[in-house]
Amino acid sequence: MSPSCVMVIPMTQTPVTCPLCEATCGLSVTVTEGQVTRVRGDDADVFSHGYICPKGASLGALHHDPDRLRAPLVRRDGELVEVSWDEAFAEIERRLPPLIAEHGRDAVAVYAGNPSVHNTSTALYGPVFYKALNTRNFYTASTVDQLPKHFSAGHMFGHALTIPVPDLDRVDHLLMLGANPLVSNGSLMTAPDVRGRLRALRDRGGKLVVVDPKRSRTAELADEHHAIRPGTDALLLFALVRTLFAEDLTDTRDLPVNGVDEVRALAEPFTPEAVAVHTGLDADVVRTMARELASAGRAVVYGRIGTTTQTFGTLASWLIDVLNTLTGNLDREGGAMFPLAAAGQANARAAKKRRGFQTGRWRSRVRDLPEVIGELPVATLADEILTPGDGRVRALVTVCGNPCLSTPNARRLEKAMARLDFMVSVDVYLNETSRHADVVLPGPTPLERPHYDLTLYQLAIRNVANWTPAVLPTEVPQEWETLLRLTGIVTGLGSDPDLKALDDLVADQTAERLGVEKGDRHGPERLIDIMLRGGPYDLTLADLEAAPHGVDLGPLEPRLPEILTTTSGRVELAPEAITVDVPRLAEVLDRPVNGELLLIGRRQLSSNNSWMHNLAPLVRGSNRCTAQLHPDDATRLGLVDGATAVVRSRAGEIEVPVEVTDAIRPGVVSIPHGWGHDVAGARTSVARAHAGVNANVLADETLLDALSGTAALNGIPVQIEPA
Ligand SMILES: Nc1nc2c(c(=O)[nH]1)N[C@H]1C(S)=C(S)[C@@H](COP(=O)(O)OP(=O)(O)OC[C@H]3O[C@@H](n4cnc5c(=O)[nH]c(N)nc54)[C@H](O)[C@@H]3O)O[C@H]1N2
Ligand SMILES: Nc1nc2c(c(=O)[nH]1)N[C@H]1C(S)=C(S)[C@@H](COP(=O)(O)OP(=O)(O)OC[C@H]3O[C@@H](n4cnc5c(=O)[nH]c(N)nc54)[C@H](O)[C@@H]3O)O[C@H]1N2
Ligand code: SF4
Ligand SMILES: [Mo]
Repeated sequence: MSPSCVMVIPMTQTPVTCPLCEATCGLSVTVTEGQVTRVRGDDADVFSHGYICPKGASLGALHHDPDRLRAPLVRRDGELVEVSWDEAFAEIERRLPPLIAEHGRDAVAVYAGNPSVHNTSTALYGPVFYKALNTRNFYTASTVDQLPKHFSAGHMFGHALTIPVPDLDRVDHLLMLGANPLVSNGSLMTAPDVRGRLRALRDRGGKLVVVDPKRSRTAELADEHHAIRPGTDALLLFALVRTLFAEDLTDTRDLPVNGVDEVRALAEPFTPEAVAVHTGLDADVVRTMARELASAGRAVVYGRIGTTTQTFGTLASWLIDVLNTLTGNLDREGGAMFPLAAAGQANARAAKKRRGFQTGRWRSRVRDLPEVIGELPVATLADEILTPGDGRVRALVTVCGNPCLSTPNARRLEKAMARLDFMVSVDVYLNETSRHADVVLPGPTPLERPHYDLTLYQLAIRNVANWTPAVLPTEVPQEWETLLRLTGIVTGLGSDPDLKALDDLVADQTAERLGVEKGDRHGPERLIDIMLRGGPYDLTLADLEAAPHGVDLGPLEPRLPEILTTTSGRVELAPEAITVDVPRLAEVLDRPVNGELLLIGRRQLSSNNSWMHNLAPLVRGSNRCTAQLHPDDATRLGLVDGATAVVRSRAGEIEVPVEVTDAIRPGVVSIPHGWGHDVAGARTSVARAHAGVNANVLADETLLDALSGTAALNGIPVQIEPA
């Protein structure tokens, strides 16, 4: 080898926490001369031990995506054109405050999407802006997602984020409903490498039972799969509860619990026989399921999106924790446990005030739907824009959200968008939603910003903490600065406020609340440092900086009764706010089961809701937008694999290719959401070439979980015929 051939290429390898989904995997990012040349799992990560999925591996592709926005856009003569940051904020300053002055603050709606939770800047400074804006028209992706769980946890345990998670590494019997963590990588259960952890469960002699209308990848790995009829989980769960009582199998240990007798009485009508025709599961199956749950020792019932986004989402979410409590598995090793995160944990300290949990403190103007944790159901956002009268929504700010693809009756929302007087999107792409905006403000990519997972460590199956510095320099301002400038605009400080002063104010408030010094960093770094120092482990940001692969704070530990903030200080097993909905469920028992087809959703491994389809590595192969149908249904309807079908619901109709598979239950059709990229005015060339169709054209904005207002995205009646 001739020495003259040796060149020193500047190369760095940085451990980062992937912020794309809930699993918080540690990745190792290689940067060579400013280019991301490799992303792989970080073997040294204390939590994920080298696990990675295709999305994490595409962080480099996201960073280098030429379509990604790198400058703000403002609409001039109908066209969105690139402008300077000052011009973009000046345009907002010119239009938003006068609109508020004339029509009031409620005339401005906010929609905060899923990535706003996965982004430390927007998670910390979004709320600063929302609070300053002070509108009742606050919407998030939670009302197409997990809000029923906040509702049930809030009323049972006192706080919306006092949510128990499966103690996955120690459980011996896991009953899983409406979740497919082998594809989704887990949700309301932060656990990198769920597949490995479920295999370990089976290796230690444990059992996995999956309840899902589809034989999902997770169901394939399970010991048992029960193909339930969509939307009937609450019936099944009640039948399990009733069986526990009937066979004297309950044992609440020494847990402080109110309401056991009420639950027993409420469960009475839901015999395994009475629910069987509705759920499609034999009474014997249900009895065995209950017995195994009770006798397993360390067992957990866990439910996710299939159980929350349905018309009985809150009842199902509640009954899951009722079962965990009645079997004695709440708050015990190997059961359903409460995490204790190092920073930001809502219930970190023993409860001093027991205020209880309130919902419905205000209601939506048009459909009279209740507020839950400060937000209104996004299923009614279009009503609020389209219905004339005092308080009509005239302006919209979206932050990391794509409601035109992700929320029900998408066509109607599209129409509503066109009726807005003004719209701002804080978004990294010009896509199906942001194309309606008058101003688009992009943010940095995950590799250009520091990260600490404030929300998801509160739901982790092990207590861990991991800080990620920015790997690459950014061409755009950090989003916390953008959000503080928006805050300036709506508080009368103007579009170019003293950011340092505003940031100091935020830090002062946080430090005071936690009783620590505010320190001398700035932005999210300082807030995280404050929260760590004021948190339960007495860590500092410097400690985490010195541990780039994360800090393991150990397995979950029992936390009851200290963290209960119900007014009684006990677990409320039968809160009235929830049990009022039981009669509606009982009515289902008297209804005949007709043969209508029911639509459900599905997630895809290489997909992330609506927004990662512009990355070539993620739109290859099996990642297709199809309507999956059982062979019997296909034959009956005259449809063959690959044929195009028309699918209709009350809300709308789409044409979609059919995929015939016996993995799906007869009578059920599954279409993934997040597709439908062939729209005018978007700047997503790869996604356009793999457009798919928008499943939420079919989702019916009138089908809601009655208690929480969460959209029923599963169990939607549809008709299908050949196109
Ligand atoms: N039919 C059906 N519909 C569903 C679901 C379903 O199962 N079935 N699931 C629902 C669920 S669980 C969810 S969470 C919602 C998701 O709904 P949304 O949150 O509305 O949609 P996303 O697809 O996550 O879109 C995120 C947006 O944020 C932008 N973005 C991504 N990263 C960043 C960033 O760092 N900064 C900024 N400023 N913008 C960013 C993207 O470009 C995109 O526009 O969809 C829901 N919709
Ligand atoms: N790869 C990938 N990962 C993701 C996402 C993604 O888009 N792609 N999205 C992320 C987000 S925002 C979330 S909220 C999580 C969600 O995480 P999960 O809830 O695990 O998501 P899904 O894979 O949609 O699994 C839902 C399962 O419920 C089943 N189901 C549908 N209806 C019913 C029903 O009525 N009853 C029962 N018992 N089951 C039903 C479906 O067939 C499906 O298998 O995933 C996150 N992770
Ligand atoms: S599983 Fe989630 S956190 Fe892990 S690499 Fe994939 S997207 Fe990132
Ligand atoms: Mo979600």
